Amino acid sequence: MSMTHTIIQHHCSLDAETLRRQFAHDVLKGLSQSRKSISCKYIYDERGSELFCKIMGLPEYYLTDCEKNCLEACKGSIRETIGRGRSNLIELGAGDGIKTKILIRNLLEHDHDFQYCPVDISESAVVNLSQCLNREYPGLKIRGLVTDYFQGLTWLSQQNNAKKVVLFLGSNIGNFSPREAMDFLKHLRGSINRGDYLIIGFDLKKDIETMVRAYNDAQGITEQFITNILSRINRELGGEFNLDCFRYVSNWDDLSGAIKSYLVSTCNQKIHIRDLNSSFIFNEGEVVHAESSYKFTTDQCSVMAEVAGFDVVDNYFDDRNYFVDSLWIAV
Ligand code: AVJ
Repeated sequence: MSMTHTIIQHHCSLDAETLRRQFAHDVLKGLSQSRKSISCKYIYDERGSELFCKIMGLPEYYLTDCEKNCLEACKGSIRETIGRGRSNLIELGAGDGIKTKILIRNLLEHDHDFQYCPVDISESAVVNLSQCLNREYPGLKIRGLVTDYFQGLTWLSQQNNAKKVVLFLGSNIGNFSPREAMDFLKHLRGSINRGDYLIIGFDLKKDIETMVRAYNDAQGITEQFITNILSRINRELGGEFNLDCFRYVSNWDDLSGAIKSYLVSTCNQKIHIRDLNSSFIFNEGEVVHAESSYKFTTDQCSVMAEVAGFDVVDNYFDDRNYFVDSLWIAV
């Protein structure tokens, strides 16, 4: 396999040990609160990324198919809007990048001069995606980056060789609280230049049953995915969680407009985590917040664009109006 056009950078000055220490620090903090929580970004190690790939193929998880539908519908206008100049296609939280191939293929077919930069916290995701694209499109210039969103933005602010087109797909924005989402978008806006673009996916509010089903699949893959966070603490921090003593619960929270996912302790237990030099008490029925997946209205999306310093160029919906990919320009 030719690797001539593929470069993989690691962590953007964050080495593996720093990342592990950050993981330890965040777990200690999250489990020491009266309302326990663990950041969902830690679900995505190699196994977590694999499980998420499975989720994207589940019949209940409508988001991925809807977004493919949106991107198929808009690839031409996105290409025309971006224009022919040299560009840098930077994808935050790229995962397996299958949806993005729709845009990449279209740009290549029209001889656009661009480089693709997948950024992901999972090394295996970046490596697999880069190899896969390299095989399929040998001429494509790829520069992968293994890091989290915030380091990714620092790196982004240093790339000034071409017009930036940032992709933030899959409704990844929905994992932030509304406040964090605004901070993130403002920070992102500050890392690109006026006239650069952002293509951002939002899962839209719809009937509650459809949304809840997407996070409670019949095969229990989502449960394995969320529970991976405990396995990862066991693997990497010497935790002693017994996975059978936690149960996955995910439901719609109307007040916040989000699906909220928790791990619920099924008994009174005390869990030691070696590398934290600490034990944590879980009462029967006590919940650990693991993930929020906010859902949006198109009006909310427009307000977010404006507050963050973008104009909405266009919105692209799927057939059922379940999902929107919104094209924003930095103003
Ligand atoms: C990748 C953050 C968009 O919140 O829908 C899938 C992750 N969690 N099933 C989402 C997820 C449970 C997903 N995002």
